[in-house]
Amino acid sequence: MPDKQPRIPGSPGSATPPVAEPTTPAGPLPPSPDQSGPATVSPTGQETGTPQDKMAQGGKFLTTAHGARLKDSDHSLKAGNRGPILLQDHHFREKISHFDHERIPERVVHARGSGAHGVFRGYGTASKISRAGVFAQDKETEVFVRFSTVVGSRGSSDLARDTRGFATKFYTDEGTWDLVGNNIPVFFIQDALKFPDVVHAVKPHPDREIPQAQSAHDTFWDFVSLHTEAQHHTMWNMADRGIPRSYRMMEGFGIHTFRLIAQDGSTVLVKFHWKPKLGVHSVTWEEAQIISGADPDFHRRDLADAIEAGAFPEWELGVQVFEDTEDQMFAGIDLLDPTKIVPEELVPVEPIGKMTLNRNTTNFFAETEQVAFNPNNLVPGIDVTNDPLLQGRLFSYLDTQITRLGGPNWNQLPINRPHAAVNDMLRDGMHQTAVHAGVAPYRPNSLDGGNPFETPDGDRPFIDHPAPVPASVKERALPASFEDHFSQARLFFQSLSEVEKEHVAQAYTFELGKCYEQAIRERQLKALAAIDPTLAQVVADGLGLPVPKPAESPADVVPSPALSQVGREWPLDGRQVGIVVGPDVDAGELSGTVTSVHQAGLVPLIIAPSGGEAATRLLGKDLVAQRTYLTARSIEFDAVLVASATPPAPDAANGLDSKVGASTPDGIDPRVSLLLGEVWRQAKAIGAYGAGEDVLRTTGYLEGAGVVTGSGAEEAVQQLLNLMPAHRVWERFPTTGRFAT
Ligand code: HDE
Repeated sequence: MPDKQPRIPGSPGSATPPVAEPTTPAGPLPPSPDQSGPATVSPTGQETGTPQDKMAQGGKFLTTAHGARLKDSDHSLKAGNRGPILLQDHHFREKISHFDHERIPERVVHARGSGAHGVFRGYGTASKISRAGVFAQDKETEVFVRFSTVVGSRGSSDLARDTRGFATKFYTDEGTWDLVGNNIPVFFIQDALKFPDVVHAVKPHPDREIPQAQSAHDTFWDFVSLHTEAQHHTMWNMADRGIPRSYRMMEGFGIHTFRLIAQDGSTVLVKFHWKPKLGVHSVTWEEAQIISGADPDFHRRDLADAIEAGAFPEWELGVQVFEDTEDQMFAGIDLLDPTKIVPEELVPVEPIGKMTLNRNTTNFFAETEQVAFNPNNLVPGIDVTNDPLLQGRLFSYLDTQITRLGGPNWNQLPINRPHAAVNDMLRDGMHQTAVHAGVAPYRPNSLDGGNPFETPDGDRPFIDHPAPVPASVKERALPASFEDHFSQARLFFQSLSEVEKEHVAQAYTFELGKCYEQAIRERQLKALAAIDPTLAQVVADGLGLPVPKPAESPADVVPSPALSQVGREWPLDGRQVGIVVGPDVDAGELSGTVTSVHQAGLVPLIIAPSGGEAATRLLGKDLVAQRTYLTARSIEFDAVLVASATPPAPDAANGLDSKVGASTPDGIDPRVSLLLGEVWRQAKAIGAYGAGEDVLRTTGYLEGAGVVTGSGAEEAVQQLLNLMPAHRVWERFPTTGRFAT
């Protein structure tokens, strides 16, 4: 054996003289080019040449996990073709064992989600208030967004009445910035210590694990009625915001107040807002319930289809900017209280950049499931405040990923890898994929040339802002300014239109009607009385209970019109129009109809009596029946156009019985009647031309609000398009008159 050269310079017997502690960065150590840890690589799993990416499927033949080619993956190795499986069957054991471990724990909240890739482009307008490079003018930064529901399990319906997560990972040059927000600008609780309580309350009951993905049950209403700081958030959930039409049509909010730090060290406080280009829209409660049965993947499908069709969803990122004062208050609102908003009429949202989602995921598990957001992921120029909810989140997210993703190295998963160079001194641990070079993962060191060096001021380090800490004592308490639990719930309710208020009242009545405990209903009615006596009255009437007297009179509030979803017009990109055709349709005219809808940027979907060759005979070779009377359901259409008569199909086996029963009193196919009835109740635009007009006359909708006809297809389509930017035919919703202003 040759003598081993001691590795440590300067140690006894070493050929190398001792080294002084280096004072300037030297050499590429670590990371070296072949060190395959987190690096400047794409999170997409696309070939980049790093060893991890070579692990992606490649080559012509089926192999084992270590690359040996396989001849047969259908039969296990047995002692004779009727004998027992041999322990020796390495392929069997590898395949089954890997399968046995395919699942990871789902997220404790926000388990059901959908993700997409995109790009964020800064407008430069925030550069004077933040040194973060991501905001610089025309700077483009890759992003990954995950939308989610909160309560349900991974396989639950997209259309539960719930808050939606809106989490964005910005892969900036200066490190990854995660803006982990929701579609509702306030939260249930003011102190992170209560998060397990609110989550335990809203999750299914522990004895029977029901109900799934619902807040309409006793434990949730028990919690929010006892814990009145939750009332504001709950009001948003009961409003249409709790059942969005699409992820593309939701606002997003950072909720907490953050601190931005400018190049000169000056600071401002901000609240982040995502504003969707398509506006904020919701489904109706009836739609939500049908969707949960007919298409539980409604939001996931909508997002993926829109991106695939090139109708890329867009949001503007904006900030409300506040002076960074000592008390961190604005107009009597405590900016550290996450149950409060600052109305946009008081402080407008200033746009600072635009996000476009332009690429679907390649692999749901690798990207959407393994993505790990973390509010700790901040970049120079963006910092946190003392919001007690945010402070708690800074601990929780890092912690949860260790269980969910099986160890501390989840940042090395492709979707989580920063696009900035990483040079940390974190080592080893479960699922370590980096091959770190060097012998000195500690500081200071002289053995690895002093690497890695601390960043001097000029090289854009993250500097914790030296915010003053209030002189105080240790205590478990919140400031008095957090004590008002009702005035902003009232502000929100009073800002809604009459129809939206009716929906809120119906949602409360439904949810409380599903509670078994009378005491819980009564307690919640008391909270409603403190917020809005008329609302309390209407809900109490619906429940058949007396109205409680409010302890104090409701606060005087100035409504914020920006909180209502009604009264404005929005672009129609990617909206879906169902075109109902019958056996005598004029294929030439239909072709023109399809073209006009398409040219307006909408998706035309032909609904024919049946599919296959029958549809080709009806429509000719150039048109396709995307839906049939059997497979079409109101929920997927934003408007419906009836192009011809729709007599019942002669063949009852054609699905008639399974959907609506076979009776056809009015001579219209009952599945078409069902469709029109639902579309009518859901207040969507309806149009007709030619014999389609007779269908609307027979079904009784012709003279109704938001029903249009044209002498020909062209005119009917135009009329329909004129109605759609308002999202719904609002006057069609029935109202009690009790919320009329
Ligand atoms: Fe979360 N939250 N949260 N949350 N949250 C999680 O982290 C937590 C809160 C939000 O698509 C978990 O990775 C605490 C507010 C989103 O992967 C967990 C508190 C807001 C997502 C966690 C809150 C959010 C999560 C579960 C109270 C809006 C999904 C899995 C202090 C501003 C992210 C995970 C994704 C996920 C903890 C409150 C948004 C357990 C302790 C407020 C969008 O760590």
